[in-house]
Amino acid sequence: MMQQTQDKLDELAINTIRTLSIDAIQKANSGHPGTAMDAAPTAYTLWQQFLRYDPKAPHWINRDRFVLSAGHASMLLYSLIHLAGIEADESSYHKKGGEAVSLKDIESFREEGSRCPGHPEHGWTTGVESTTGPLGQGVATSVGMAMAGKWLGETYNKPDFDIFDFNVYALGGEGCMMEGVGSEAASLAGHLKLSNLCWIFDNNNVTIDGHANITFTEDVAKRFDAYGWNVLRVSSANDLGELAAAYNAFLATDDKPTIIIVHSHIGYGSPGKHDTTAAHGEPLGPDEVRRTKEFLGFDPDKVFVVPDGVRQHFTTHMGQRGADARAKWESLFADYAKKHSDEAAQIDLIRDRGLPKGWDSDIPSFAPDPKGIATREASGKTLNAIAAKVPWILGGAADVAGSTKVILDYPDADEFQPYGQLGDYSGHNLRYGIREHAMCAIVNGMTLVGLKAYGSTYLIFTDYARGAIRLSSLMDLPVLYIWSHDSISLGQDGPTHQPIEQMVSLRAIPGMMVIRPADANETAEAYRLVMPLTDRPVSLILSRQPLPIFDRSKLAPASGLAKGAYVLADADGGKPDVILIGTGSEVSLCLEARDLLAKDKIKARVVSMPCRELFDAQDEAYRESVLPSAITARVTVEEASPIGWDRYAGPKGVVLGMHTFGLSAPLKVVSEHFGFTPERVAAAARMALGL
Ligand SMILES: Cc1ncc(C[n+]2csc(CCOP(=O)(O)OP(=O)(O)O)c2C)c(N)n1
Ligand SMILES: [Mg+2]
Repeated sequence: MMQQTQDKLDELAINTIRTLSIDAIQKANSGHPGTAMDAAPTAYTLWQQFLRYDPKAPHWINRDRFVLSAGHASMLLYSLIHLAGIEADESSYHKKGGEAVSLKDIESFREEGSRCPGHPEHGWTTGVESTTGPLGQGVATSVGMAMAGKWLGETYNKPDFDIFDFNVYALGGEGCMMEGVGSEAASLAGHLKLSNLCWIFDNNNVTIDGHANITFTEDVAKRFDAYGWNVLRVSSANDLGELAAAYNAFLATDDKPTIIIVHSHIGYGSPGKHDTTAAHGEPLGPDEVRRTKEFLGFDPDKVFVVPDGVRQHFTTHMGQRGADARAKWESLFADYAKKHSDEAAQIDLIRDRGLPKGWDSDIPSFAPDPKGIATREASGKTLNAIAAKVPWILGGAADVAGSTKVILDYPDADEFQPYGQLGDYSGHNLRYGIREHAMCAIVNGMTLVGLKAYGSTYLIFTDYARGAIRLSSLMDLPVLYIWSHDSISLGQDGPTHQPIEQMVSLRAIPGMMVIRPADANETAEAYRLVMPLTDRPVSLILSRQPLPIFDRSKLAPASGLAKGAYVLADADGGKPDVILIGTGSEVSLCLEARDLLAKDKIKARVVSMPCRELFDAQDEAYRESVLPSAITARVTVEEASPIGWDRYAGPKGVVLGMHTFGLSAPLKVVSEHFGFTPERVAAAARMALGL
């Protein structure tokens, strides 16, 4: 009898998720409920019976994470958040307390202001662990979360103190299985033996263009088996017993990640639209909604119904289990803090995105040197000086770590690997392999958990990773990206490796801070500036070739970088005829051009502009002090796409940039070929002056 009531309540809850999704999508007249309907039992079983999540403490650091990688089924997640009674807690959006997703939000699905936007948006809706919608991102991000979980556990757990043992679940469909980024991430997760990671493949055999057999006939099980995953199958999404057995099998697996392939029927419960191409892209329509509700035992004349007992059912199971687990954890953590106060203090800082006192005390300062060093070198030294003081800085590169200088070599930095000769999960050096896109999604995942994570490769290969880089910014994540080999000046690797449009395309991402330091000391200052950031990603753009280290006793201090642009060298008397504006390696070019112009009695000011976004954010008085509007003779110099520089050059200025792809030749030849020489800059200055 008890069991029967239980089963009935489960069915009622699942059908509530389905009907809420149907009604929201029907009212918005946008989207299709098919996936929310077919995957409802899969997600429901996980939340109700397994997920360790306290709806009253959605930011509890040891909570299990659930990522809806099939972001187009967002109503599934919103329904769960609503029914589970997750409390709102998003300070950045001034929403604290009350329901994270109210019935009103569901009724205004996809309307402005609703906590139920078209696709799940992290930071906007509490309970959404990651922004999803671009397929493949969610599953790949979940790998970063699982890596963070392993690192935290290995680093902070002590005998009798399992402070970190959370699991990470991600649910995706054929799309997430097909996308390259998902495959990259799965391959790495298999190598890393992430036993705290469970992907759920909602195998409904349908994608937008129809039956999946028109494009997707591979054996997914065999593929994941080959990756080294534990592969499980559930023959019907509506069999809650089978689902529970699979989740239990995942929990019992301690040496590899798990994928559960769940066979389902899109639009389950909607009699007319099983497995058809029509099952995507549009709401069911009023007649179909009626028939579906009748089939599911709901009143076809009512909308947005949550039957009595459903919320209570969530509270007594998922809610109670989560609350108990968290209460136990809080008391465990209180004991832990008494015995291991340093570690506990670190965990508190991780939770607050803070930095330990003195984190910046060893940031190097570089002596003037006309030959200088590459900014990638300066970056490596600075990164290490900081990381040695901030144990939760971890990162690496997509197989070019030695070259982009991101290897952490302070004592005990160690390698992040599954147990073995190579390292263990407490290491700080992450090896992403040649998987740029997954790298950036993984960095997002680790940052979502609270770690200070970085990723790195050559600037040119950001093209391979853009989907995830964009999400770093969309999620307001303080991710650190270290991109070296910044320009055509990398020389002999030629046009396939010489970035042209990459920098401007990064600058085009709202919120992304792009910094291209001119010398070693600007590089160190860049780190000082960006490490404390909590809500936006940074792209550091670094040179492969040595750049002179400026003599700051004769030039302005590198701390000017904090304003985005500053007067590095002014004209004698402060009344320039012309302003030369450069970034990175081109700043020294501007200084040389300034000397050339001085010979002709032309007074030039040199402005180093490492970060356009920061400069644009300064007040008008400061911007005017650097670029006085009265001085219209200006030259901007950047070995990259000229897009955007006209704003600083002004209508009478000259923009020196790259209008073609690069060239494979030694650096000096490349520079001369494309005219990045002091003489050419000086000539451009004369042109701007009308001489
Ligand atoms: C990267 C990316 N490409 C394309 C889309 C558009 N899109 C949304 S849903 C979908 C089909 C996804 O199929 P599947 O993952 O099987 O989900 P289902 O159709 O079963 O809900 C597509 C192509 C997208 N959201 N992201
Ligand atoms: Mg599908």
